This record gives sequence, structure tokens and C-alpha cells, in this order.
Amino acid sequence: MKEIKNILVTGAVGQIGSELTLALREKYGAENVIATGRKTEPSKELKESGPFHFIDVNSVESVEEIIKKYDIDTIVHMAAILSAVGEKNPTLAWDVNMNGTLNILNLGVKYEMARVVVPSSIAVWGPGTPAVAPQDVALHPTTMYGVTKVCGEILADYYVKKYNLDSRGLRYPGIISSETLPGGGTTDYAVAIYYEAVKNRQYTCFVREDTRLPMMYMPDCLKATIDLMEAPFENLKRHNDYNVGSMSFTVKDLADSIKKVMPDFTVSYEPDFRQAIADSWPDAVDDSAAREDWGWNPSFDLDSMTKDMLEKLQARHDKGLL
Ligand code: AKB
Repeated sequence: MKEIKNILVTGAVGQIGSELTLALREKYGAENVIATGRKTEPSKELKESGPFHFIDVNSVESVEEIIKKYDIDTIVHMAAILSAVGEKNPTLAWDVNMNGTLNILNLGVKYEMARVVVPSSIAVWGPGTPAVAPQDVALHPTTMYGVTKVCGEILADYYVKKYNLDSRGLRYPGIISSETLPGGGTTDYAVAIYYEAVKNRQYTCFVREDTRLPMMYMPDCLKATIDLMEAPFENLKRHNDYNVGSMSFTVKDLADSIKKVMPDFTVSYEPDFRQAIADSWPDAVDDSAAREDWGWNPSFDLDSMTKDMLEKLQARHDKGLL
């Protein structure tokens, strides 16, 4: 297994990418983790803690320039169009998620990368999937985002077999975090609810209160991504489609958890087109393969996440930063 030294993160301005970049800089050295984004300005912290460049994963030249400049040996490919935005613009979702991923995989082969990480999502599943999604089950997504994630997994597995590229991926559940807001997913309500609780003590949710989905707190998401990236290749019985579970709760469970800390918090419900997307995804996932192959073991549950989220957001709100 080749050594990881110089890492390129695509989609580094996004919800996961922004925190993952900082965690990787902590571990691999700030100058060795190159953050990249397409359009959105990076935060001060992201920009000042190490190299940042604008690139477009659909322009091979722009990615290749960074690979050569920094002698990149590992790509963590976080750039993606998520489910809700993808339904508004399916062609854009295909272009960024599929052609962008194909470019990254081809560059991975060309530059003999030590590792390429291509995340997937619970969006690979569709209606009819068992409530607790097994590791291996038919994949029939009903969103363009899900279609691209299924194709991306299969494509990356093909590159492992055909070109010996060490590509790895995991199926993220909804990710909850306090630093960067998610951009255009269906599970965004599980983040917005905390912000609105702190700011207004009230939240209007775009899915019903009985909507149950698999979720994960950001510290566990960072751990899962880095642990899989670093796992010995010979331990991996699969490559680009590891289920990773952490918690599963309804919006009502989430609201009740917040009410334990803020008794005056209220939620109302106005379901929109994202309800059908949420309804097509499973409640929870069976992640025994990840636990067995690379020791996956999450730390946070709903109440410990709520306590941490509310403390962090309240502190920012008190300083006028929210
Ligand atoms: C989305 O809601 O689109 C994403 C995901 C589950 O991958 N957060």
C-alpha cells in the first residue's frame, strides 16, 4: 500500500469537505492538504490554514494543474450535487457527479495515486429497500443523485479491478454539523432545526414528523472517512460501497431531544417535494461489514449530539456570529 503524503480535497468548501480538510491538515500537515472548491468563497479558517485553489472537477486541466503543482498522491473527492438540488437540475447532477468522478478516477490512474476516496450515500437505495438497509441488496434509487451514487460506486469498483486503483468509498447517512451548512440535500432539516432552535426557538420542517432516516454527527463522519482512507487494503473485502450507520431517528425524536435542553422549542410541519425523497430512503443501515473490515464504531447518539450542537451554536449566537 502506497503512503499518503499530499492530499487534494475536492468540494472542500462544502459541509463535510470544510471540516474534513481541517482534520486532515491536523493529521497530515497543513501544507500537505490542498483544499479546492468551484465557486463558493472558503471560510477564513480554511483559506488561512493551508493552500486553497478554485478548480472545476469537470475541467481535467484545472485538476491536473493542482496534482502536478503539489505532487498529489491522494484525492478525497467530496465535490457533489446533493439530492434536492439534483432533482431541480438532474443534468447538472449527472455532469458533476458522474463526469467529475470519472475525471478524478482517470487522474488517479494516470498519476498512480496511493488512494482515491469517493464517498457515496444512503441515496443509493429506493422504495422497497428493507427498513434496515442490508449491505448487499438491489439498488433502485428514484433521484438523479442516487442514480449517480450507484453508478459512481460501480465505476470506482471497476477502476479497482481494471487498473488496480486503490479507490474507497462509504455510504454517508445525513450528516449533522455545526460549522458549515449543508447545501441542497434532503437531510438538511436535521441541521437547520438546531440553528432555528438557537435563533428563534421555532422551526418549520419540510418533512413530516414521523420521517425516520439514518443520521450521523460530524465527528463520527470525519472518523469514518479517515479510518476507511487509512485502513490496510488487504482488510477491505469491498471497496466503494461501505454502509456506515450511527443513529436513526424521526423528526419528532429530534425535536424531543432539543426540547430536553430548550423546553420552549416548537416545530411545525410543511412537507414539500423532499418528503418523497426521504420516504424512498431506508430508516437505518446494517454496517457490520464496515465494523468487521476496518473497525467502524461511532461515538455519538442523538442526545449527546444535541448537547454538543446546541452548546456550539449557542456560543456562536451569543457572540453575534450566527
Ligand atoms: C442528501 O440529503 O442529499 C445528502 C445525502 C443523504 O447524501 N445529505
